[in-house]
Amino acid sequence: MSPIRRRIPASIALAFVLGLGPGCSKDADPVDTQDTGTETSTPTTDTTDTDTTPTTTPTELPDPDSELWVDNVAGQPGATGAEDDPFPTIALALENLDGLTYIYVRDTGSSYEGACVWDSDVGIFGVDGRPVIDQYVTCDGRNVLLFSRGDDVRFDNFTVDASAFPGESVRALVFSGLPDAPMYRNVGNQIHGIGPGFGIPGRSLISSSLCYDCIFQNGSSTGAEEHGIYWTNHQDGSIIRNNTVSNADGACIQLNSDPETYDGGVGIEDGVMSGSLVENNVLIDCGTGNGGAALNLAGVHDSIFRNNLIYGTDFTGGIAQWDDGYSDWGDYGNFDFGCKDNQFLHNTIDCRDCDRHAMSFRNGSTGTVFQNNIVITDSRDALGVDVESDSGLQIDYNLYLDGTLFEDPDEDWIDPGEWQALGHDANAVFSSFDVIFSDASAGDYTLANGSPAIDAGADHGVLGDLGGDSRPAGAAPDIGAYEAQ
Ligand SMILES: [Ca+2]
Ligand SMILES: [Ca+2]
Repeated sequence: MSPIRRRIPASIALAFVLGLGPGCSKDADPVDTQDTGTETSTPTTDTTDTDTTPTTTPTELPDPDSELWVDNVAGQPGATGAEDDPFPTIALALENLDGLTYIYVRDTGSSYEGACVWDSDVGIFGVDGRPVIDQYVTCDGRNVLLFSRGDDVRFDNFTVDASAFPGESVRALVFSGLPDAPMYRNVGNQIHGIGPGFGIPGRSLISSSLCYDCIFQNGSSTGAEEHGIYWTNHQDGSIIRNNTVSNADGACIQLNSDPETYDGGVGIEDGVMSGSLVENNVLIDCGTGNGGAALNLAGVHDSIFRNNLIYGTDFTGGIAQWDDGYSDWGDYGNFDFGCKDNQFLHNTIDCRDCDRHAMSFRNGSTGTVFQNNIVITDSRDALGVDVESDSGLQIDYNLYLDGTLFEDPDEDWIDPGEWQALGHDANAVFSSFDVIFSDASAGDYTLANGSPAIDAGADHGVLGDLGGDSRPAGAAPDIGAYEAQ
């Protein structure tokens, strides 16, 4: 390692973390977890990307200062790390960083040991396929497959398989900042985490703590012992997009600030997570063991949730806004740390089998915009708002089943007419189930021909849909995660 670490300019660093990696483009179909990866070369400018829903502009990766190669079949311990003289392990490459360093890990068909990344300005890319990491390391006392505590660290194109370690709290990927040393601009791109499945209490499979402007995209998480993707501890500027999360014991995605560690406003532990973007994720079979809504939000502010699809959840609920237990349910408490001023646009929530609300806004979760969503419920109520959250709501242009029940602030169940009399959903659509989707029983939630969701939404400037097609098409935006073309 060079004695003086070179800091890349902020603009380059931003490009580094926001840029799409090798092969990351429209081929990263969010519902395709079987992508075997065909990337065979070093990162290059991706000119094919047509992401239509950016709040950030994908750009090319900057040229690295140095490049190192890892090959666990051909590599030798005394290697230089050159392409024709690779290291045998990722750990050896990490001992030889020099400026912004890209480490290319060859998929040899033989799996790798994980890595703790303590330095900044590191990209680790799986190449020649998608290498598997399934031997854990211990970083800062935690058993993990990929771990970072640096800034501008990128993990790209790996399968991280912790399925052989039930009950051992082995996590697939951890971005781990500290209160006195938060971290910035990490990226997990095309990272596919596999856990041992539900039933044994454990740890979240993909997690991030005090990592600001950090991204998890184009990947998957399945079989988490706790949450599938868990972003926590006051971090801001998170992006979670284009992922499939399934079979999580807890929430599929949980954004959970931590008011219990509120620092009184003197430091970064401000009790809330702000400025997140969660889009184009597919969440299936969430809350299978420990509960937690499919998309579970505590202390989240000023964030956008759009084009997400939720189905198959039968123990818990769809989307919950609350405050991590900092105030009591519906009667008293400190509501400063509830969810506030979040937008939920164009989500599809099939909660026919849910055991709780499809949507609940609790504990001072005010200022919510909830529009253009399809919310399907059966015996439970679709949407509940407690009295502390009944301020600044903009709930409209959603699609529900005929006869859907709602919950009023007094926690009484009411019918659609009574719900609308409260000022909500004046332009809602009510429909029978069978005419909405192409084939929900097969997980196809695109809109059926003639679906009542078509052209029935309001324009919120969402320019793409979950399938990567443009929005709006036709006369107006459609309701739900997919736009009929
Ligand atoms: Ca914060
Ligand atoms: Ca339309």
